Amino acid sequence: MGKTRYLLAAFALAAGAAVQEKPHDKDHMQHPHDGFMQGHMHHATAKGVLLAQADDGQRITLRIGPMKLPAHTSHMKMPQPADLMWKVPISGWLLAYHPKLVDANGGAVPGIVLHHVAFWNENRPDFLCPNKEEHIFGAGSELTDWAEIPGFGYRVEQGDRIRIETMVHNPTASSYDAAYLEVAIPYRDASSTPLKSVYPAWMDVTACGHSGYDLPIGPSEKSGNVTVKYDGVLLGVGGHMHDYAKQVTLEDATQKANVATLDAKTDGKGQLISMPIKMFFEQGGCKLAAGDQLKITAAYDNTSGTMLPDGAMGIVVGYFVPADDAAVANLRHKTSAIAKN
Ligand SMILES: [Cu+2]
Repeated sequence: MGKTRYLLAAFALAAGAAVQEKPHDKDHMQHPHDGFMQGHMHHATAKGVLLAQADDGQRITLRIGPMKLPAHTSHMKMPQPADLMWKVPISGWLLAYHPKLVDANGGAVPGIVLHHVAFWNENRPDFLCPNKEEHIFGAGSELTDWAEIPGFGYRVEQGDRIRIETMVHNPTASSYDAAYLEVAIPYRDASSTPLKSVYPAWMDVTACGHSGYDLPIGPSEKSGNVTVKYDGVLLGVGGHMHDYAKQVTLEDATQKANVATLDAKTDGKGQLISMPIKMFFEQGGCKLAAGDQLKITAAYDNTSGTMLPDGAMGIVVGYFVPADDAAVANLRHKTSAIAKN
């Protein structure tokens, strides 16, 4: 996919439109949905971080900021943005997600300051783990670009509530006064030629529990299983892991088939550089059958010399196309039915 074009001027037009901020539960900033982000942590809340959006008719660009990022500040010490709510302004399909970090003048800010961003659709449960909201997009410091898959999209209805969790830190020696996270989202309006719906599949070594787990010293391996309840195909998969990652694999244990082996790329110190993406859609996708047990295994080699509490995740992320779309489409509900604890 080509790199995203940005329409900074459009933000001026959008100023004041669709800007909202939802206060976060301040003294209990664990992530109650137990998802992608690290939970069970207490952070100060960063003030004045807003969500703005610009829509040029083909792509919506969300802009989250400003975020003040002093040099050498861990994510525990850094005040974190409150959850922000994006009310989807169109009915149609979201096609891709292109994240980017910039300063107030549009200059580049290194991806390393992004600890995590996660988008959750409060109007849909996850089709594999109904105890969670549908997690439609996520990225870390690698700024994973979620490319468009021609002919497919993620169906949304106008007014859908997408909760955006952002966590930042700054391990670099440079301070950033006003950093912005931009996510460009090309879309297709519901009135144009219909697309096939895809659903994000998060296949996690912790199954449907909290994604983070403690990383022991040295080599380690963790496995978990989830059951697919629908026939369908996986179009492709990527991986999400943390520093000291080696590999994450996905097997269809029922069919005794390896679906994907994703080798992490790390630097000499074990810092994660990237995870590969494997696409199957040109071969018609990787077939899964209702009832299949999927087994996920994550391998790490923690060379830091200490156990890292909540330091690991092992997730294979894919796009799933059900054989019977209605069955999965009907999981939608009007308001969030997921209990907020
Ligand atoms: Cu993670």
